[in-house]
Amino acid sequence: AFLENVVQHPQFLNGEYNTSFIDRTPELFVFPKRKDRGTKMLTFIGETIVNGYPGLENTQKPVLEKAPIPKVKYTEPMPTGTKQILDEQGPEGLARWVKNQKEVLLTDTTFRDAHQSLLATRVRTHDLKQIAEPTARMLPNLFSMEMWGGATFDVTMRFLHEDPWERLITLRKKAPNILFQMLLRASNAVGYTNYPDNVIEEFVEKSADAGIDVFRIFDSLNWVKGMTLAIDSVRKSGKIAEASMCYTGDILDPNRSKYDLTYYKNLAKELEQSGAHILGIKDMAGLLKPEAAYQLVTELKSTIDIPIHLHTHDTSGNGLFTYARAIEAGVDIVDVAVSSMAGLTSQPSANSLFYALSGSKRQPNVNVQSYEQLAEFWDYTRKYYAGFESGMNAPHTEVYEHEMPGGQYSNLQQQAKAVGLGERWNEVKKMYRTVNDMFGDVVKVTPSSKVVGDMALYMVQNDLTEEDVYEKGDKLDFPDSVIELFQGQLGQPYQGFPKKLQDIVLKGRKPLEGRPGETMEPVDFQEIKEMLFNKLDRQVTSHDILSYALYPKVFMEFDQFRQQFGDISVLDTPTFFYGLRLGEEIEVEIEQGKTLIVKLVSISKPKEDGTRIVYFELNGQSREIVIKDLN
Ligand code: 3PY
Ligand code: ZN
Repeated sequence: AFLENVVQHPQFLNGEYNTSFIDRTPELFVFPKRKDRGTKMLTFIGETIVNGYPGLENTQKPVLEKAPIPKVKYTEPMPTGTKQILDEQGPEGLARWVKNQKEVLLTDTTFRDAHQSLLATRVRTHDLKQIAEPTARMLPNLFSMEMWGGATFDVTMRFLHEDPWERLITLRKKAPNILFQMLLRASNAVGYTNYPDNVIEEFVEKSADAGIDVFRIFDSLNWVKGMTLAIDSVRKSGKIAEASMCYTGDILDPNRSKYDLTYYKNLAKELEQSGAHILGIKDMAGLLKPEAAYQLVTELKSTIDIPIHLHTHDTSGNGLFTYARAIEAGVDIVDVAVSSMAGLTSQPSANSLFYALSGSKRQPNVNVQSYEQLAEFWDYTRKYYAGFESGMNAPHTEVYEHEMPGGQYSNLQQQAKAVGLGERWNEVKKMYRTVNDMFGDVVKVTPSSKVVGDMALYMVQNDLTEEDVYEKGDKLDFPDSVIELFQGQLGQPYQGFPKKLQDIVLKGRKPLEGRPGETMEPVDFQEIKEMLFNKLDRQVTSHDILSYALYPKVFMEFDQFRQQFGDISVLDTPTFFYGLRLGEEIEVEIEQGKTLIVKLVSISKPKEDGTRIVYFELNGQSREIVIKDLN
């Protein structure tokens, strides 16, 4: 390509070249090494073999069987579902339809919250892609599939080296009949910080275009003022705004009166008035006890007219009991996961709920045999991700004490390990509750939960007690996220911040009172587009621009990774995480109808410069890849 560039240069063509040609046209001599797809992929596999995947460095590749995909008739027409109802009747029509169902409806969270909560969000598109169409065909009566948003957006780029938008578009094609649902952190979008208003508007519009139908919108402090922009944007896109209130505390506990029944009733009314098509009750930690669920849903049913959608986590083991009572009280939709991806920090099991409601007229209208077959696929698939399991293997009623969201549990645990606190995890959990109380009993859900987690890690790491913080606070460098929270960058908590701690943390800085997005400069998308075009030297899509606007560093690293290793989302999951065993051969379909056969032949000892040669066969031809051994 270099020579082509030179010989096509106008000066070269005109014969005007001498040695200064090189000096005056340096751009021709800075050229990226363009490797072919096969070499890029072998380099990635070689890296994984020699240096390991982050977090799994010292783990041998386990022998794993391929997950069985249930047999479905792909040539038959796709059964119709809720997606068609939305397309025909609009969001209000769909909400009416929901209210008219006598059976409880189900949202399946297997593709998002279940693995965010059990496997540190690591489930790859490669696996989701295989089971999306069978799911759509076997469970056409689902209300929705939650399959995007929350932590999946950044984790796909950061750790899986995949494009989240491509995931959405790919899955949408495979499941055109069921509503696709995402979790949107209101003004924090799918990030951990507030974004300017135009980023939120643009993100909602593009997500709706790419295939999202139901936006579950929440604010991490239950601050309605922080949610209205997102609600309005979703309404404008013609999709469903499921405005949600995060459940915290315990309405049954008279000593915990900050978040009582009246608080939730008022909040629900406000959200309905703000334009919600559906009210979400987002019990992100699984704190909603069965009797509380019954009282809450009963009261809300007589307070608002829109359908109610309940989300919980089964950490305590009481999830199904909570659902049973909520269903008795008339809740319209509940969130469940395929049984082999359910329970513990994930959602309650769909299969179990079906049987639990035998004999009830509200038993969900789903084919439980389909769920059993899907569970088998997930049972096998989950094993690929064993390295990311939290180690929790029984119900934890201590969640009522620490109140940590299910989606945070395994992630914070990884974070604790990363800073050397793996052994002190129990202390971190206790400190998490202490920090909650110090912060004035706050709603803990991303990103406020991350701030509580950061502070807990900080205090454990520095051996600080609550008293230490009050006494020595002026000399302490608090984590940035803590300063931002107390500055009001995530919005305002109910009943305000505890003044004393706020003063200690802010050290004279002035807190913000309004909505952070209001005062932020709008992002100039055109400028980002030009900058990316220049830096990446390729066509820039509106999705690239948004990924960059939300996560500049993560996006750039992701893109660089893609340039270096190509699209490695085509690799099977065990190979992606563990590389190959000696003599192992795999087939990789790099595009439809184009398959590479890769075999690991041998690995050399490290040379003096620390490199090893990894010998492969690629489609039967010997290939050598040099990898620096970082161990
Ligand atoms: C997220 O925001 O990712 C959550 O799952 C919160 O519960
Ligand atoms: Zn959740």
